[in-house]
Amino acid sequence: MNGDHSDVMNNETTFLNNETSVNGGTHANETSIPVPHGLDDQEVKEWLESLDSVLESSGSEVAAEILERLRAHATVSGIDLPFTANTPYANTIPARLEPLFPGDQELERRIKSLIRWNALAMVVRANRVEHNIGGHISTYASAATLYEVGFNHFFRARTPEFEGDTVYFQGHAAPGIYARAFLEGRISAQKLENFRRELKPGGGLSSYPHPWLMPDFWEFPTVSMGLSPLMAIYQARFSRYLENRGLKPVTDAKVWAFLGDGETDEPESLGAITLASREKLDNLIFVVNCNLQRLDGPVRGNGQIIQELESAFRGAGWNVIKVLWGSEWDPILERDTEGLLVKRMGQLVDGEYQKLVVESGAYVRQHFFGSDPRLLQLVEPLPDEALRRLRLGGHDPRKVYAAYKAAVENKGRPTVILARTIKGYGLGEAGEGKNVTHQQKKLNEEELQVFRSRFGIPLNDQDCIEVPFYRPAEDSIEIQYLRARREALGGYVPKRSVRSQPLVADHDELFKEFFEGSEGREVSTTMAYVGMLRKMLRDPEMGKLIVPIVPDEARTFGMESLFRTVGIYSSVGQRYQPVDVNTLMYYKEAKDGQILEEGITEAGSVASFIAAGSAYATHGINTIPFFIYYSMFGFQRIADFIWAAADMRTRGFLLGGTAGRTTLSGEGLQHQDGNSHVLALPVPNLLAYDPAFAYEIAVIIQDGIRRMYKEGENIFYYITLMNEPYAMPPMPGDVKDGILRGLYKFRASENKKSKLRAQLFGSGSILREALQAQDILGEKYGVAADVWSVTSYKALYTDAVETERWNRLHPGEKPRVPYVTQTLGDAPGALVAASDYIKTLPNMISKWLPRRLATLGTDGFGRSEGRQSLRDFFEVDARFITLATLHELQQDGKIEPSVVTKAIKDLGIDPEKANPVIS
Ligand SMILES: Cc1ncc(C[n+]2csc(CCOP(=O)(O)OP(=O)(O)O)c2C)c(N)n1
Ligand SMILES: [Mg+2]
Repeated sequence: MNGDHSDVMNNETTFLNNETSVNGGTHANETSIPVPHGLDDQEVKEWLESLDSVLESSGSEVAAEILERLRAHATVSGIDLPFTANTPYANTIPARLEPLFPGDQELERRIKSLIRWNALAMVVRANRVEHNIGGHISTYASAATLYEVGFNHFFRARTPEFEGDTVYFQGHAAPGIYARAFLEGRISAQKLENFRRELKPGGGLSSYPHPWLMPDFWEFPTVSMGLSPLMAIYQARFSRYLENRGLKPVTDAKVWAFLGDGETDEPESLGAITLASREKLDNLIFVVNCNLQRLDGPVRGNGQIIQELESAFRGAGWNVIKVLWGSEWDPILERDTEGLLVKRMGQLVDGEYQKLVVESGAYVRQHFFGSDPRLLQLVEPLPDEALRRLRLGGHDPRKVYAAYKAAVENKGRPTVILARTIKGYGLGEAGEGKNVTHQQKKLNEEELQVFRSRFGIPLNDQDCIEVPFYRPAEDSIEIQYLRARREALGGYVPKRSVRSQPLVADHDELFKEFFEGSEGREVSTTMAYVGMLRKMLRDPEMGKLIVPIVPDEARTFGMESLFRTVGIYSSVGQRYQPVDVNTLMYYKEAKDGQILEEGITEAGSVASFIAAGSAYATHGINTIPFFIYYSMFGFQRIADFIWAAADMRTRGFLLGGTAGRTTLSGEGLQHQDGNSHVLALPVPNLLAYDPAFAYEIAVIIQDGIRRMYKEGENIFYYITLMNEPYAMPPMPGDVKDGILRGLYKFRASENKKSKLRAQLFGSGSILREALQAQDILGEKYGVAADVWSVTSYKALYTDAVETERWNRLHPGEKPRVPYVTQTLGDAPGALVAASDYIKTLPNMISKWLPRRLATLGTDGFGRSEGRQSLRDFFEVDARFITLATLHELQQDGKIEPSVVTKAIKDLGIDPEKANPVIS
């Protein structure tokens, strides 16, 4: 083990690569450094020297204090110092403060080279077998050192004794993570061969991190960019929540999130960084791979992404560590007693830096150092080749190690490491630093040989062009070293496992009360749900596991009584006397508070939902999240997070409050949700329910807890809740099975003799309109209608398509019958469905019904209006259900058109009214 790495520089280096000067070199930045009038070099030098001597004699804290006082003195003296959250374009950790590198650097370089090769081979081979199957080489190529230093020295595995570190890998770097697992003996060559061809015999590897597809390997889906930084912040915060609530021991486990610099443009990436600093999340480390490029070109061609990120993070109160320059720069910087080099480093825009990467040493001398004769002098002793080989910080394990060590030891705030790298590092002519490099998937023979030689892969010219995977023998020093390092860190990473024990109780007693109805008392389904939540919070088994999450709408949903009873989580408790302290339901914040009151961030709230709903795997704790939000701001706004939650096998309940386009009165176009049940359809493991009554909700939640937390099913729930108060009926017999499967008969017609028959399907609050229509039809038109509650069109649809598929694949066997057909196959008369969602929802099941289905729904923009007017406008009220039924009967020749015409008049319907769909 030594910290010396002089022997490794000949192969794997290059700050500024390049073999050939492609464009013949137009300029970089030829302006010389502007100097304020009257500045005396000697004076500057003396100031800098005296700072150096303070540093040497009294240390950095004293030096910082002097500078702070100097700054204050300057301000008082009338010097207008410009505000800047930036530090110079230099490494945050100076060479003299670098710790000794604890590993065998040469061996680690060899291991890393093998991983580089296999990662590249995986992509190249896959694309040879299947043209355009895709994959990325250049992302991992730029990030290899960032990951390898982590794997060899920092990422601690989850063990029975220690919860382990949590790592979010950059999605496009997946080939490198697979290639390492291959060397570790965790992934077979066969699987590597089938990268991006998961369906091949023996299985393959998914393109990106997907826990759904590789549940023993990946923990976090990260490839939809921007989601993982935000999820990581809330993950780190949730870890503190668990500790403060006594659900897990306090540890120094870290959350690492690796992201791309281009990725930081996603608003989610930086959107919650102030939460991390406010919460003092020193368990959180971001590593931004600053290769200055994204897919199409530079991230900030005309600016400096690193400086921009530094000021954003520093401004937000993070500990920022810049890792810009490799060790080769240190002696040059040391010679630069006037600070000219650092100043020059800060002058170039990223577009120029990117160009320097692909240019020759002579070009670097002329265009970078050539801006000032004093700079040229600094590098005079160095040949051009040495200038080309000046490494960037993110490719230097010593610099990266120093940054990581400082990050894990840092106290009181989160850390971001901004590491400068080269995109496509090592690809040379095949793509290093080029704008096209992100998409590079194929290398020609010569490019492969160059890469092979550069990284010292023991393959001859001929073998090399076949791009075989290469794994040294089990007893080779590389494999032994790699295994020993992982053993020392507790095992392999990434690795996903379910670590929690199932719940045991049935909770019958808890839910029973809600099966009995409200005895005439008018309550909304939201109130009924809050009543259930209150009871669940008191349950001896699961009470402490419930995590109520709400983005600043608790009062809207009538949850404020919970503030007092279970408290709002605050990592610092409550430092003030709340203004409403004398009231029963005062705003109580507490260190062990249970409610996650997230403020106005549905994205942050869903990230908490994901952290809590996957804690059964991440932490081995069965936390049960109940995330309630304004339903229109759920799927409509944060659907991609919900998709990631599904991928991650998140368990828990999403509750769309104030749901239903016509049930939410007054709020209008932006708020009224007639979409969410349709937007919930694509999420395969999500069960979606639109219940009308308290007992339906109780049945769904009780069964959900059983399925997710007792049986361990990888499903989660979406339940819409309304704010329309009405009497909750008792459960009409044992209809639990029907509620869960999506459909049951709520009230049959009492008229058994009528020839005019109908089946009315209602959901949510609109079920009550169907009940009213049942009365009108019976009393005024002699139509005997049965009313059904459709709790889940999604469940009916899913069951039917699955049945249909089974029948198609088993033609010789007795055909199965979809649940909806079993239930309604013999149901006579007109079929009419009405819901508070767009018409496509009921239409989905029409083909499995015995006859044509008439559908009423709320397609169109909402309006600021009362419920009654809204239901009239959208044509989903009892009158329109009546009309639709009569019209169906007319089409079947059962009644005369004149009856329907008269009904329109009698019901007070304006046939020329505005069309809600397009008005
Ligand atoms: C939300 C989202 N939008 C777009 C993409 C497509 N995409 C994949 S990688 C990439 C560029 C990534 O650049 P950067 O974040 O800088 O990562 P690098 O590969 O440079 O490390 C893009 C646009 C995506 N994966 N996710
Ligand atoms: Mg990038």
